[in-house]
Amino acid sequence: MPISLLSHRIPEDIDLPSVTLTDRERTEVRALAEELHRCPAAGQVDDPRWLTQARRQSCRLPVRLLEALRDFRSAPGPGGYLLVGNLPVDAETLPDTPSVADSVERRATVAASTAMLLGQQLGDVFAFRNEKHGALVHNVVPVPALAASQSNGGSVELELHNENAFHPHRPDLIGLLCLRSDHEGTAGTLFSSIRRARVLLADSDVAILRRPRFVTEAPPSFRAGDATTAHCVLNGSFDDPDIQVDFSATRALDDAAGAALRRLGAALAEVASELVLRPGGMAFLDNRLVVHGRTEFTPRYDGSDRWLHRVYVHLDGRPSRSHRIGPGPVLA
Ligand SMILES: O=C(O)CCC(=O)C(=O)O
Ligand SMILES: [Fe+2]
Repeated sequence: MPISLLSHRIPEDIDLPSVTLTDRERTEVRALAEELHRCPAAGQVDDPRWLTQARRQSCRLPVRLLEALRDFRSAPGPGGYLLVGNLPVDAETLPDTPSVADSVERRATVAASTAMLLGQQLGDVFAFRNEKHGALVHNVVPVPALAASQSNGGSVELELHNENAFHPHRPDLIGLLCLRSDHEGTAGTLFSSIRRARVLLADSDVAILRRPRFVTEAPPSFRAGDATTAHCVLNGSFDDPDIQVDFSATRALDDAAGAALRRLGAALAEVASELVLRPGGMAFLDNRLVVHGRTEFTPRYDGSDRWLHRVYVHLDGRPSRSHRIGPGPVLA
């Protein structure tokens, strides 16, 4: 039986862009992931040789999954997300959920390899040197000292944001693979697409949001961040724009811009969906179209808390070359 990916909280009239693997397809993905464990780079995800191997191996994912990933890449749809269900994650063999800050997975476990296989098929998985030690596979887990923070280690409600909104080379896509749900099974990943919110906005607000009248703070970990360069919150097409905002870190530089930003927040909240990821479920979000957040939940810090693997994807690695430390996948 496929493991349920979703709660029922997404409105039923929305046609979910999703693919749930059959058990046979799940076994095929597991075999590819296990092969990566035996690869010459001793199963180290961040080793360039392993990465090359994972990219090649990703071409052998089940065809139905390849089709869904390829479609999502070119046509992210009005919602800007893709859900994949029944990926190989085995509750029985999982170690305890980590509970320390900046936790990452550098070993090519089946779950980490699976997240990397899907990410490497979509584009180039990369990381920031100043975040999570520059590792490619992040653990999103509740951390006691961060409980009240607006960070992935928190457990209070996390406000809607583009991932690394402040950064010129923020991810094009992010992937979140669930290894373990929270105890109550209620922690929801919130997400909202500017494509759905756009119709709720007055053109006069869009015009303001397309002007560089906003600044976005970098998280404290990004010491090199630049909160002084004003930027637009909406970019590109007037009718189908890209979005760059973090509702806990973006500030308007004048009153009119502040009012437009508040109305944008209200429009995004109105069309937001909530997804309770289940083990083996992975959500990909188009970070150019979608802001995401998370509902609050109650961690116990007992080794069986909620646990996601997160990967960042660039569809084209070339534009960020000047920010890269050498030719590898880590950005300064
Ligand atoms: O916990 C979640 O569902 C998402 C948290 C988040 O914003 C992230 O990991 O980037
Ligand atoms: Fe995030």
